[in-house]
Amino acid sequence: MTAKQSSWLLSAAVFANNAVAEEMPLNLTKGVTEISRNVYDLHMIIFYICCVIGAVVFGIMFWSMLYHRKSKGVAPANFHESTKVEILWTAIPFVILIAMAFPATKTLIAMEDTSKADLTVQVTGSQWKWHYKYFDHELEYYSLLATTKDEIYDKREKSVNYLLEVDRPLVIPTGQKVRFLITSDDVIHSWWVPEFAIKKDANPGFINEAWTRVDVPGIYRGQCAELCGKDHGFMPVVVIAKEPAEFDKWVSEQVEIAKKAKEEEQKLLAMNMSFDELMAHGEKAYNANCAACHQPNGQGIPGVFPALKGSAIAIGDLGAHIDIVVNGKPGTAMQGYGKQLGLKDLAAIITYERNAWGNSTGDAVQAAEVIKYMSGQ
Ligand code: HEC
Ligand SMILES: [Cu+2]
Repeated sequence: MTAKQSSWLLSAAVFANNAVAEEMPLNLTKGVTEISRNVYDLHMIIFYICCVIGAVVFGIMFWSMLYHRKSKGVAPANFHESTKVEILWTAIPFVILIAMAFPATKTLIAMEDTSKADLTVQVTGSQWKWHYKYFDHELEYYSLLATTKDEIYDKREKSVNYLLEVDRPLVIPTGQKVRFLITSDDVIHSWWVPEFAIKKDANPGFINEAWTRVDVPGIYRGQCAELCGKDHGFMPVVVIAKEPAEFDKWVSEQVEIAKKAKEEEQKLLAMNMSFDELMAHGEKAYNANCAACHQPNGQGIPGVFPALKGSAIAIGDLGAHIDIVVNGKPGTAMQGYGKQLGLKDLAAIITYERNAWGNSTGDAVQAAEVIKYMSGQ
């Protein structure tokens, strides 16, 4: 069987399978917002107009070919520069275009109107996660892929929301206008939630705006829609829409939790963790946050992500090591983790890097050491 034949067979099998058709409908989703329904309706209207144009044009064409063919003895008309025809084929498409541009522009303007928002959330993409910051509350956090490595590498059965689940979803209230300010820390990402009809590029150094007003409480899923590097397929978006009262309750709980965590950190500064404790915690935190690039065995990916095993920084000056982990290195994929990870995680990861894979510096790094490098945090 040739490659072409097998790809035909494959697509036939895919489309013949109803379950697949239901999971991957061919049409746009109607979504759960007024805008998404407008977009859907607009899409359908334009689609039907295209169908009618197609039917009319091909109809006339085939009818002419059939009834005016040479074998029937029809003599071709012989004319040049028919003003009548030229006016017709300019005027009709013009009218059709205006008829399509009118509803399209109306919907576009509505999509761009981010004024009078009840709530503003800044959405920042980075390789490979999203960060959400609520402007009206003391609340910001990262949202990371929650699908386990075992599922990804087929060691366990894949769950229903495979690659579409995160540890901390974005939560918004229903019935309120939520404005999103979308930007990026590194390369171009794109924040996409089909059911809100939002797909906006996240560009470093720029802020794009979008908004939504969700009618129905629920969980809505999306993905990064701009190829942004190795783990582009591993930065899903999950948004939970809650009734306003529940949302308010959720916000105050989260603010409280964040405050508690800060207090814990203050306590942590005063005490020392044991070397074994640091190594055990460090291994876990390293694998969760750093191994995507530097690899679980610390050997990195040559030419792209440096090895930490035997690296001059990881076995050399401790200050330089803490600094690059906390503050990152601008202009490279190495972002600062000071904002994203707690002091405990940072201290443990740095200890782990200095003692794993044959890096045997013997250093045990404590939270109090790490905080010295958190400038301007
Ligand atoms: C998105 C990919 C990525 C992730 C995730 C990442 N790094 Fe890096 N890291 C890099 C790159 C790229 C460099 C090289 C920067 C440069 O050009 O100097 C680097 C450099 C480093 C260095 C300096 C190594 C050397 O010898 O130059 C250390 C130490 C380091 N990273 C630690 C970490 C830690 C700890 C984490 C997790 C908390 C982490 N990295 C997560 C991409 C990444
Ligand atoms: Cu991305």
